[in-house]
Amino acid sequence: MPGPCRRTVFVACLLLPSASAWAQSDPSNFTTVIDIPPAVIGDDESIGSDTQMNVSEGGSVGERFVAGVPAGDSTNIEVNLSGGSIGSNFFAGPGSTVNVHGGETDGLSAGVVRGWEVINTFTIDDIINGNTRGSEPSTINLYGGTAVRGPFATLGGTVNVYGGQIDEAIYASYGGTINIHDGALIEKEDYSRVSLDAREVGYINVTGGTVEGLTVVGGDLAINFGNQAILNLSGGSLEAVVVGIDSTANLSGGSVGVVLGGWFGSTINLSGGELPGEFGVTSGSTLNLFGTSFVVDGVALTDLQVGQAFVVPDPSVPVQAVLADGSLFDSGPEDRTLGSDSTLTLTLLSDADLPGDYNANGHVEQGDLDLVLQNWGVDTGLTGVPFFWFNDKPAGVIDQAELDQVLQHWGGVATPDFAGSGLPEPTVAGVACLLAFSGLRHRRPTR
Ligand SMILES: [Ca+2]
Ligand SMILES: [Ca+2]
Repeated sequence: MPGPCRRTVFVACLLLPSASAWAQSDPSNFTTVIDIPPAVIGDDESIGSDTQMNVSEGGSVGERFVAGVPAGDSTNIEVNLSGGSIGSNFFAGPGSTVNVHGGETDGLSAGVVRGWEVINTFTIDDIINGNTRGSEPSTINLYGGTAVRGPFATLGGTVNVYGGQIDEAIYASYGGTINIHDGALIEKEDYSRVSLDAREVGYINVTGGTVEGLTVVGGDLAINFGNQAILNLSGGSLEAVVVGIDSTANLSGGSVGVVLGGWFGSTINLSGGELPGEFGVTSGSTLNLFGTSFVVDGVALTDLQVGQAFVVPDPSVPVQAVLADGSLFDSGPEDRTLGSDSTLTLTLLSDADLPGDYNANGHVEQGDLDLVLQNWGVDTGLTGVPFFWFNDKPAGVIDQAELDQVLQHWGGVATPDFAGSGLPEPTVAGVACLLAFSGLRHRRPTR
């Protein structure tokens, strides 16, 4: 039987090319269709419901263009940009989808209301709960072309990146979401700063692609995360991540060159992926490791309870782990720093293939039901599998099928290996492998 991971990869491969092929919808789906050229749109113009606007080579739209009524009930608006340009501060409001295949935009943003106006229009609870008060969400799909200053995602807004050139920064703030699926965001030579930036409850999901040449400001490499930002990395590669105040990085796959959780209250949840470079957690921050075996200060931990976090008394001692995806983490090398004032926890996962035990704690119980309900409707092809979902990973939308797995196996317990104390076979193998790895990592440099 093929493993669920392989199935996920296979489906993702099928999905992405078809997603990239999303193009202009059939114009007959709209009451009004505007083609530019020949039409010309000046400054401070807008379009409403049931309208398609197509901007192609030689076309031009003025500044502060708005698609949809801000904080209103617009629906069925589509803007396709394949050439030409749309002027600064283009706002993709409620009910709109903007597909960028070519051309240039400046300061493009998606949301219910424009950028910083969100905080004046909605409460923090609205923002955290994604409450857009009846407005249809808006979406920007970036397949190609050039985005100068942005795109930005705020409450009710999503930016999907499949390719293209981002010349300055891509921001998620106040409940906005950025999904990076593919393509390469690469610093343009004549700009000194490109950043992937989440702040004030912004969400960034990276499932593929490459993000490189990002922000080097004041000596910090950064994918910047401000207050309460969340990064979910399940694929692709990032040059560096700096996790900001009260922010969370969930790392389950892909690759990150440098990871720094150097700000108070930041949390790094690590269950997989490659971290080949510098790694630091200091100043009141937390590192939570999720895996199948752990070695602390040279001693294999054999009595951890499956699914229960163990707090390492002194986080500055060397820790090695086989993570949930089988990759290895080692805090031993000199460029790995876990400060004595940081918090380090280890959570042993069940590696039994128990259907419905989504959090891999060896039982099918409330925790698994919560994962399903809290992520109901999530498309794992777009956002990656939710973090803390370690077993029996779903491909596609989390829905009735996943709920059925929980209900049908409710009360199920993993194989006796995990019910008893002691070290089960796979863990012994894991530790042996890990110790060999650890030895390799500490090899003297060649003279
Ligand atoms: Ca469970
Ligand atoms: Ca499903």
